[in-house]
Amino acid sequence: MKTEQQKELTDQQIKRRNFISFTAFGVLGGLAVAGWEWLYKSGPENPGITAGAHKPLRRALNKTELFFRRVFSDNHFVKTYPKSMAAEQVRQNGDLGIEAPLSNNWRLSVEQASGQKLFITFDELKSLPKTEIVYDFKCIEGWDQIQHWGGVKFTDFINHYKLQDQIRKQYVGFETPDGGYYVGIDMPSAVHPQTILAYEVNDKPLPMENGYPLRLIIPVKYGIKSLKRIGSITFSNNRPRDYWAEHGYDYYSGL
Ligand SMILES: Nc1nc2c(c(=O)[nH]1)N[C@H]1C(S)=C(S)[C@@H](COP(=O)(O)O)O[C@H]1N2
Ligand SMILES: [Mo]
Repeated sequence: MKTEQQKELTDQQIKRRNFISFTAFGVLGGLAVAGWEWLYKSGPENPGITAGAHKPLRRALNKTELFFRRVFSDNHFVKTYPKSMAAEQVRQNGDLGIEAPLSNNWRLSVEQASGQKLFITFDELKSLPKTEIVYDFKCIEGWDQIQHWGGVKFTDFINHYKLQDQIRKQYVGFETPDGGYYVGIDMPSAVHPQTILAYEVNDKPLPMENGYPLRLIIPVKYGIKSLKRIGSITFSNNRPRDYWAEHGYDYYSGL
């Protein structure tokens, strides 16, 4: 048992403890301020990519991104279903870039490695081999639906139009004809064997609201990346602009 006397701290001890705690407080506080300043002064990352996050924060996100990119590599296939399980009433969500009437001389604009553009007609696309997929389409807002899409596999498209040089780049950009909606896709996901340029749903041409005449169907990603009414396709080593990434969503948006 300690006596009352022993429990009491001497003036000397109190001074010493105060000194230690104030010093520790000062040092930690200083570090916190310095850390904050470093973060704050680090500047935004490249413009047009996100809603202006500070670079180090984005770096952490990019690390997780890299992790997912390694896990979900080319040989990761999204689960598919029999056609009988596909929804008859396909959901419709989001009309950015597709509100205005579609021009009646729509062409798909594709940037070649030379910088020259191809302008491809709907009939020409339909004459290429058709690929179909039935999978669970997932929207980031919390709904999903098993849907049956048909169109041209992206890699078939690349080979047909001799765009092999273009897919050595890191990203593909898709935009609506009016530029009202746009997405950027990392190349491994774009050339994934389940990625298609779709012109059919349930064996019929796409309804306007689902992206007539041509939309992206990229099953390895959330629905936000499956851009409806494609106007142009471009290739680059810098991240193409991406509508929802600019509004704070994850650029990669993989599943
Ligand atoms: N042009 C365009 N494409 C778009 C969108 C949009 O607003 N405009 N919304 C995206 C989102 S968030 C989803 S979930 C899917 C929905 O596709 P659906 O309407 O065929 O269900 O389209 C994606 N593609
Ligand atoms: Mo979505």
